[in-house]
Amino acid sequence: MTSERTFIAIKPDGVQRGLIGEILGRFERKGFKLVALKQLVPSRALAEKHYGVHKERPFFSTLVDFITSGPVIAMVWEGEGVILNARRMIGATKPLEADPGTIRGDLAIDIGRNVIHGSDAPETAVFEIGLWFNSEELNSWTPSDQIWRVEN
Ligand code: IDP
Ligand code: MG
Repeated sequence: MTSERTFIAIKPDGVQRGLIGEILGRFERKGFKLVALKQLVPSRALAEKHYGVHKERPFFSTLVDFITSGPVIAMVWEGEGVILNARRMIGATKPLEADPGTIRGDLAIDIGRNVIHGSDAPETAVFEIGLWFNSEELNSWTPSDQIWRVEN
């Protein structure tokens, strides 16, 4: 089994709306492993680096204003295929186009208030995990019920 890690963040709207438990529960129930979690209000510098690929887009400053507007839940989840699968669980960027059953499809309406971020590829996952966490904050551990999730 080739395990991988991805960076997931519950954006300020998800925190303000009391959706932390709902969102965490989906990843937990799926069987992915939580290896890091913290709440923080991101600095502007952090937000600008995180969304650096969008810096030329017209919505960039609004996006940075929003993501720095309040507490965010930053997480790292681990498991086979977790990068792509978390993106599928999150759903399309525009919540009204996201499939029902996905987090955005079930819990959001507006593109600027789409409750959650997830890394989109192995390279961005490595970059974002390193941006948001120190290596000491990442825990390698084996859930006691792991044998009931993955055969190996
Ligand atoms: P993603 O979050 O699904 O990966 P990206 O295209 O990487 O989507 O955009 C990052 C975030 O920027 C989105 O989640 C969304 O909140 C916001 N965003 C993207 N496109 C637009 C837009 O056209 N208008 C306003 N906000 C946007
Ligand atoms: Mg993206």
